[in-house]
Amino acid sequence: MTDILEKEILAGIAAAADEAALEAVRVAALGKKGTISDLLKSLGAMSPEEKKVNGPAFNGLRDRVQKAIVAKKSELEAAALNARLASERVDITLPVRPEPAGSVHPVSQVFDEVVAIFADLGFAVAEGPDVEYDDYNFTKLNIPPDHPARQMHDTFYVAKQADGSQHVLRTHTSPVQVRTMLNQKPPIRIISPGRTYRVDSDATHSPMFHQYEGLVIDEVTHLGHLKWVLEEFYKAFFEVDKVELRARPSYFPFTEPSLEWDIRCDRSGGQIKFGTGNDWLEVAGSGMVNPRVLENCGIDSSKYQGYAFGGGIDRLAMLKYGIPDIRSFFESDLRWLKAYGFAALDIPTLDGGLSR
Ligand code: 2U9
Repeated sequence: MTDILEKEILAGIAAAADEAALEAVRVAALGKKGTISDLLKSLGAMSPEEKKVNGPAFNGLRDRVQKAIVAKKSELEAAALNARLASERVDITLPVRPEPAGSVHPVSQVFDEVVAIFADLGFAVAEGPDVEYDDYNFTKLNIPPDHPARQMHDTFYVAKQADGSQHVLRTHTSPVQVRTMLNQKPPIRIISPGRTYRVDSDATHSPMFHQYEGLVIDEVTHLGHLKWVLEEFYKAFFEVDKVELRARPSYFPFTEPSLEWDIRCDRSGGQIKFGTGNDWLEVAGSGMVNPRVLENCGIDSSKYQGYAFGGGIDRLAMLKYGIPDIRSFFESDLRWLKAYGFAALDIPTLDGGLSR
């Protein structure tokens, strides 16, 4: 009687196409309510003579079925592994992919170089929206409505909002620093690289351009720190061992005192060299953050002070890579991109090399 059952179960095991089907056969035979389990349970009600015959028969059946299941399981596992190995096979004899057809735009390249250098100096990168509150772009930075400095910025105004508030295309990335100060406690050490907008267009001005600005706020910060940071930045950026910076007094509503920085360079050979020569080139604006700006952004100016600086990313790209007209950056001329673009897989790092 158990012969037919055994045949049926062994046929089920042999036919199982995967581990789930095999498990179903096992449960039907050896599970709590399985056919073999039922047989084993029925031994309890049998006479000693019947048990003598059926006991070894039922136990033998169980052992043979268990063995067959274990053997089938390892067979299925091996088949599954082989199928996976076949599907994940890598043909190492294939030729390498051709070079990517595109290239990295010089502005993106310099953007990444600037971020790599300041990240190494311990600055975090902060970002914000291109369409800003008038309040964050101007008022919090000590440029109230009707302040003459508003005229310096040639702003693109956005139509007034339903609630009467005024949005602008940010004229600098400074509102990113405002947002950071409103949301974080000092110490703060950030750079904010990004797109900025001003109504202006000629060989050295584009209505959309890119800036990086830095902000450091702590209990003790001073112009000596600022000068060191700028020197380290320009040395790394222009890939020279030494630079010389010269400060000139300036005015920005958001810094007091304010300074502009020139870098020593040599323009005699038709190309600009940095660190030597008798020429000077303006590279950055800066200053100690005006205490009114700190207070406007919820920072106690009797405890904290900060320095800030800013410069143009497009301008840095023009200087470093000898590009004469800023407008060419944004014309999407493929021949220009081929000439000035960078290899797509060369990500600038300080140890791997910024630009080579
Ligand atoms: C806060 C406080 C102070 C950022 C600064 C400059 C000086 C500056 C321009 C250089 C050329 C931008 O690309 S450019 O037009 N920037 O000269 N930027 S200090 O000062 C800040 C910013 C934010 C809260």
